[in-house]
Amino acid sequence: MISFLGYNDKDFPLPDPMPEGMLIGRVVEEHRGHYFVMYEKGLIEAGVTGKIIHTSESKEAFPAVGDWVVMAISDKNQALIHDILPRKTVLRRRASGKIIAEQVIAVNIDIAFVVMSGDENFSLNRLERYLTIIYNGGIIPIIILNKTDLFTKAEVDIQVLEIKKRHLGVTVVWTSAMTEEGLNFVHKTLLPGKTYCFVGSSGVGKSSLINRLIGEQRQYVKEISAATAKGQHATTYRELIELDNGSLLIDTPGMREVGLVAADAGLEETFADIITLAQNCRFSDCTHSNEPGCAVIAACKAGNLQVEKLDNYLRLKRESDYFQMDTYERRQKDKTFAKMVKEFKRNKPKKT
Ligand SMILES: Nc1nc2c(ncn2[C@@H]2O[C@H](COP(=O)(O)OP(=O)(O)O)[C@@H](O)[C@H]2O)c(=O)[nH]1
Ligand SMILES: [Mg+2]
Ligand SMILES: [Zn+2]
Repeated sequence: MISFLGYNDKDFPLPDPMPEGMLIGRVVEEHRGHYFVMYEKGLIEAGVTGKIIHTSESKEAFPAVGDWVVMAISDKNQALIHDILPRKTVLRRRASGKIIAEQVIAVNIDIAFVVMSGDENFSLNRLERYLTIIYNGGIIPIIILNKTDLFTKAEVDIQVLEIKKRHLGVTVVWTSAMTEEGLNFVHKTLLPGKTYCFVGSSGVGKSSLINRLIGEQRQYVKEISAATAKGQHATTYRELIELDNGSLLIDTPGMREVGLVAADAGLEETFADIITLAQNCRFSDCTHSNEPGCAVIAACKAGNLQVEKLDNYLRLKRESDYFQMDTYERRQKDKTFAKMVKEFKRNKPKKT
């Protein structure tokens, strides 16, 4: 019987038969090429078999934080991961850098808290990026507006209202890791055996909130700077943490950019209002930019849809489509764009 870190055999059935001498564990930390895995006897460092390395076509084939893995313990108190149990949910983004590839952030998450703060970090567009990758991975989002202690109640009310105006259906909680405002509500949502992750830009207070929830300073958070009341981001690794009540929390490192991979399913949920409106557009392939009979643009004009939300949807949709193109299509598109830029430059009136 396995009973740790939220394991249940309904969501994660074991291979049948279980290979001889193998054990099950959960990845709690990922480093370059090696992992830390929690299993019935505690924490162990693990590598992956050559089979995983050589037969993998993408990063998806490698273990990620939150994975349930089948492993063998070698005598040097090291483990070798042979297999990954099928994932329930996957949180992905586009890997940063020029190469078009995806990166798995964490897996087997039930609920993702998107943390945002009311200072310069406040961005509804970025929030929608996070919602898109969360929904796309089959995960339920909850929005946390943190650092309420830096604002008046009226200011916080306005920020919450702005979020709710764009996303009626999503739960919004406002918190302060300083004063513990709202922490009770977050605590109440944490159920035994369920896995929660915290995502959001670095510096918004993910690690501080997690520290408050575990009630001890497990993770290193830099002291808040008295001068600016802002402080710096300080978490250097991610971790899967078990609370006393048996719920699991995953901290993710701050992400400077959250590029989309193919994310149509996520876009359809995040922008469900736009998708519904689009069913009434005159053309089935309407791009909602300038077509006659566009129901989406009509809704904007009538004040029933924020133009900013439509703009962000179109931007994210382009990004998702771009990811899905094959290399040839992408090259053509980049060429056309380069040509456009060149022509624009040529036709630009010359300075005299
Ligand atoms: N005033 C205020 N500062 C906070 C709050 N939460 C976090 N901070 C500070 O913001 C900085 C970044 O916090 P951290 O938890 O490392 O953010 P992370 O990068 O999202 O994990 C630290 O200096 C924290 O002390 C909050 O609710 N109010
Ligand atoms: Mg952190
Ligand atoms: Zn349209």
